[in-house]
Amino acid sequence: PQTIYLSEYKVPAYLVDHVDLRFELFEDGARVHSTLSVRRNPESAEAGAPLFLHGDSLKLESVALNGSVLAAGDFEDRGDALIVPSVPEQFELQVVTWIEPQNNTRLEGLYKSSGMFCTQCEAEGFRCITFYPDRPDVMARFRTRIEADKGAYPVLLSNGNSVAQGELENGRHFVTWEDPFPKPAYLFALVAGDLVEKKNTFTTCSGRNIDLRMYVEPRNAQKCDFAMDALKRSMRWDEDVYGREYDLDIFMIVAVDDFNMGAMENKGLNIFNSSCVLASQDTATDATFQRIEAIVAHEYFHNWSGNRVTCRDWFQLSLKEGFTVFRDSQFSADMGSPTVKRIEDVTLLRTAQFAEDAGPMAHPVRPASYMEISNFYTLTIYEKGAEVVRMIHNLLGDELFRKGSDLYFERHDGQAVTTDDFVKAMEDASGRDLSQFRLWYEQAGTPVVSVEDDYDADKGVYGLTIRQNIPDTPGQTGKKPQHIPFAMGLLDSKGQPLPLNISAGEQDGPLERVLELTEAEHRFEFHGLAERPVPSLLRDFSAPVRVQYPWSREQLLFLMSHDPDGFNRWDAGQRLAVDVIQSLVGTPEQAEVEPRLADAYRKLLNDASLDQALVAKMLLLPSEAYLVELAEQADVPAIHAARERVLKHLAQELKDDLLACYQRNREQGDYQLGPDAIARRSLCNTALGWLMSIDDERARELALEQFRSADNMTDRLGALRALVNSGFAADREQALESFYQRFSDDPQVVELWFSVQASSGQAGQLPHILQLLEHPAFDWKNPNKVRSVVGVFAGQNLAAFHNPDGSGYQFLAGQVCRLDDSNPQIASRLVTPLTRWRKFAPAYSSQMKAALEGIRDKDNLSRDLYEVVHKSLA
Ligand code: B3K
Ligand code: ZN
Repeated sequence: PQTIYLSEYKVPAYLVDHVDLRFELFEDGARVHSTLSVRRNPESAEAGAPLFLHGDSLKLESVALNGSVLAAGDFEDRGDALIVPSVPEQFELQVVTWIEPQNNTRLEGLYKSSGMFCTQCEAEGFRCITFYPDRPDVMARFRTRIEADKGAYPVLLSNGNSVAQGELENGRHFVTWEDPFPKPAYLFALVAGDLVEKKNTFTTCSGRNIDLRMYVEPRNAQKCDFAMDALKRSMRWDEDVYGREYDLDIFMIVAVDDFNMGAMENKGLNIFNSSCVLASQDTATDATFQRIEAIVAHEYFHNWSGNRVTCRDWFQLSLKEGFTVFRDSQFSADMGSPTVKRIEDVTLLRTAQFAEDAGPMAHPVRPASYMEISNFYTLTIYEKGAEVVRMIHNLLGDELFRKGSDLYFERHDGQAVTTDDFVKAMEDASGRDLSQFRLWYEQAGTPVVSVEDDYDADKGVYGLTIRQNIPDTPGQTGKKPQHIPFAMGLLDSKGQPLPLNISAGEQDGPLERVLELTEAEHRFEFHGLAERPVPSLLRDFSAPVRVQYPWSREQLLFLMSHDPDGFNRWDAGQRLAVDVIQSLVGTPEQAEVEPRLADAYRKLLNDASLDQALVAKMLLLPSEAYLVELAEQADVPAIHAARERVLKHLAQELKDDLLACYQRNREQGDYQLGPDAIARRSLCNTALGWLMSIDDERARELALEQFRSADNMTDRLGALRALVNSGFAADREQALESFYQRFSDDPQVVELWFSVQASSGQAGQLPHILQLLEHPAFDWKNPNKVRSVVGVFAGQNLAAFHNPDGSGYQFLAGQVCRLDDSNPQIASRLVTPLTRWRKFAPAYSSQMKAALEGIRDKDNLSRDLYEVVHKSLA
């Protein structure tokens, strides 16, 4: 496969003003008639260049230029492209292609999912539908006529407004859609199916009435309300916070079962993975509800950050994704608890994005090259990209940031632009110089910020020496220092915040400062301090960096209960737990567990004055994945054992407190979905899980009772998980069986059922995983099912996956090869755990590498998998 470079970007030689599409949908295929109004791009230097249209898996039926059919010698059908060597300045091109959606297992382009036709065109799927200049800087107005059998496909949808419809012969019908906004082909969408329609309306800030519609299979009609409300909240929020009003008269959401990712922001017609939009009290957990709210908002927000202003090329992907993730996380923070949302985002970033940044696929937020763009829908583009925008927000403050985003939308409306254009708008609106800041887009790797402190008691001066260093990543060495906003404060021995006086004369300095790090090394001094303070560093995780400071356990315990920054309280608890677990790795079974850890948790459990949502988060021990990420050379079974020991020790020590916490928080009365109720359910399920880890008999009763009587999925699944992870084997079997019987006709719940087993250290050993793959509800063609068994096993059940005999690795390699033939995007995502082989102790890494080499040697590797496997072996 070829490598594509940002440095080789050229403006398109031809522009498309208008696209007229006609789809004839049949059971054995679809005929696509496309008429393009094309003109030479005046900005292109390539006068007289041939017309180049991308294509993929298309059967060409005919090409005509300005109405005359072209003879075979007048064009070249290269398979991956249609080239017409000589074309006038301006012309119409008519292309007819035949495609087979019913055989499309890649789920890119036009395909069928549970009997309906649907599309996924980002990034390069439109070329699987017809020949087209399939790049985001070619923006055109689309008109789409869909023809299909009326009985089987009563609902026919595309982007924009429906402008005509009617009956055809043989029981067929058609609908024509017109999208007034020019858009890149990746935002094109089409849906045809037998779907029920859920209607609602939204009145915009300027008083326009928008028609809101959800289309789902009839069995899902009762699972739409939450997403519909989330959509309305998102629309209002984007008006209030960003001044962005919706632009079309209709906004549609469709749910499909087979989808490679979460959802897609097609103009006016968002298509969602069923699991990211359908929910009811009975079938969705709190985490699912929150995910749905965030994704609905994310896709909606793309209407401005992505659709109205789009990307010039795919190297700029984070322009829309980083900004939109930042926007959706602001939204979720506003809808619930900002501290809890921050904790969740940082947990994901530090566990998974830091690992990516330290691995073979590390790349900058704006990559400089790729082989397959699908491989670059990464945590770095999304989550780190969002952190970069968050830092700009923090540097500029609310008001100037809003001025910057207004300028960005105004200046670039209807254009395809770059991350640099975004930063420029922020600079121009605020007057701030962000030139050094731009390195965040160019340099890969997670900066390490190390902090040393000193205290001069005579002078009352406390000093911080702060150094930054950015590790080498593939293809990038010797990096320059970046512009890092570093929020901090100081506490006295009673836990009171101290004024930060940075010169001897200053008296009432602020209680918090954002230090701007721009050099490899800085020194900051704080004056007027009568005693040595305790530093609170990188508050609210003000930059995506690793902080190194020699915290003592005393300091962490102190910060855990005194830091005024909620995020840092949680973080101090995490660091303490990490320290305790790490110190036990590889020690004998009877080694003592730091007793102050249980004391600290007891305090948390019993202090009703604390924010219970924060307490619920603080009680979650650092995950194995995070511990692995922090390790130099991970020995997973040893890490797993150490963490289990700490968990069991805590459960043993805190038995009565956990039971009391459970009783106190157990839900009384009607089910609620507010932050308080969510926190209470989380506390109960954590308490239950801990107690069940030591096979506590009272907890067993409670778990069985909760499992039987739960009136919502969070509690039912919490009890199931506790039973599955306990030593009560008979209860586990029974609970799994009855759960499945009850929900076997609900794919979203069956996915939860699979993943509870696949993630369980008790139940999820390889032989059982193999059985799950044989289960009648498992389906290789459905990405959600594959992820909930294979993905969860390799990504979350670390001790089982890293079985010293290598069986987990061989298993994953086998599944990846099998999937590569049907769905390369899924295969290439699934292989990720193996690509991190260098991270593990030698006995493991050699076997992981061997498994990867096995994949490398497979015949017909897809470009997706080729890139990932070769880069990780390089
Ligand atoms: N933009 C889509 C992702 C498309 C992924 C293509 N492989 C969803 C989103 O980020 O909103
Ligand atoms: Zn997105």
